Amino acid sequence: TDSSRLDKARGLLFGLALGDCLGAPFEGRTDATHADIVTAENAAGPLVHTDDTALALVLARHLAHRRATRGDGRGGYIDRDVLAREFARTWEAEPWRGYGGGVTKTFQLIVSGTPWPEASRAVFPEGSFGNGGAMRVAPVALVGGDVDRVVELARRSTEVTHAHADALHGAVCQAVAAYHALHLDRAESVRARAFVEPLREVLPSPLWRERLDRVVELSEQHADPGQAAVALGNDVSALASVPLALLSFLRNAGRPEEVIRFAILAGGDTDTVAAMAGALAGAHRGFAALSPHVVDRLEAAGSLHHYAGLLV
Ligand code: 8NA
Ligand code: MG
Ligand code: MG
Ligand code: MG
Repeated sequence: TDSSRLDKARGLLFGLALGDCLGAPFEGRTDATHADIVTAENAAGPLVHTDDTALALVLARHLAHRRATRGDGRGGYIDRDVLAREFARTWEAEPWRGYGGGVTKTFQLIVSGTPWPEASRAVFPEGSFGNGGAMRVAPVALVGGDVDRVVELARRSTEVTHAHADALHGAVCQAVAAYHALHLDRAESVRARAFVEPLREVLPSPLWRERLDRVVELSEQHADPGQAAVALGNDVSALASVPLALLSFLRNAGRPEEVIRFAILAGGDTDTVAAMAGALAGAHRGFAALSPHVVDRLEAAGSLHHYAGLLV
């Protein structure tokens, strides 16, 4: 129904922002406990987001605007030259939101007029393998009408800053996972092996397929967050963060708060792993499954509601 689709679209965007905001204070820490995270959830005052939410909102706005002006229905559309400048101007307006060092240089070049194909290879000739494409990609799952289109939109939205094959694979993995989470019935339980199989199909890389197989094994072995981080990695690279986010979702599917807590307890790049895991959990279970006390405190709550409504 329309109300269920809107609830899931809201869940995807709010889950992303929730993971980012709750994860940000724990970045790089290895001593965080479940109780520390619950304390942060229950605190008063606004929840401040970082680059993950800021750029996901830029992508959501881009997709909503193209849909309105091009009338492209469920297909979705990205103008990479425009999107690159929109990302870069958002960085320029608020450079303090925790951006990576490589992408900062890329944004500086784009702001000063360098075309994105050049700017995205200026720091690392093969491009950045950071998780910056994957962290912001989930909104494409709302407009891509089928898996092929979602894959294309994921690549187009990522390559304006992240040209490395692993950054692109990570964004495709996260976007297609979000698409399948949106299209699962929210009452349906998630089985790791069945959920991961279609992700293997869109990732023609032995390295990524091996990581996805590890995710299924770790899920079936009920790995804890520490074991997950050791086995899959938890750093700012796409390859060592997107699989961990997927496992965080699969280990606790049905309970978005626990999905986010698992991602944070795994340590490392906590805001980004929790943002990616939160987007999947929110897309599966919907906005109504998120804690009202926490979502109401999100700094970007108004924008998140606005774009969910436009992209549903
Ligand atoms: P990015 O493109 O700057 O990549 C992140 C980092 O990965 C770079 O600064 C490099 O150190 C390294 N890197 C990437 N590609 C290469 C390469 N080809 N060769 C050698 N080194 C490379 O940033 P991003 O947009 O991908 O964002 C990644 C993360 O940075 C996100 O988690 C975001 O939230 C942010 N961030 C992370 C931390 C943290 O310590 N976990 C802290 C603040 C901000
Ligand atoms: Mg961040
Ligand atoms: Mg463009
Ligand atoms: Mg991060």
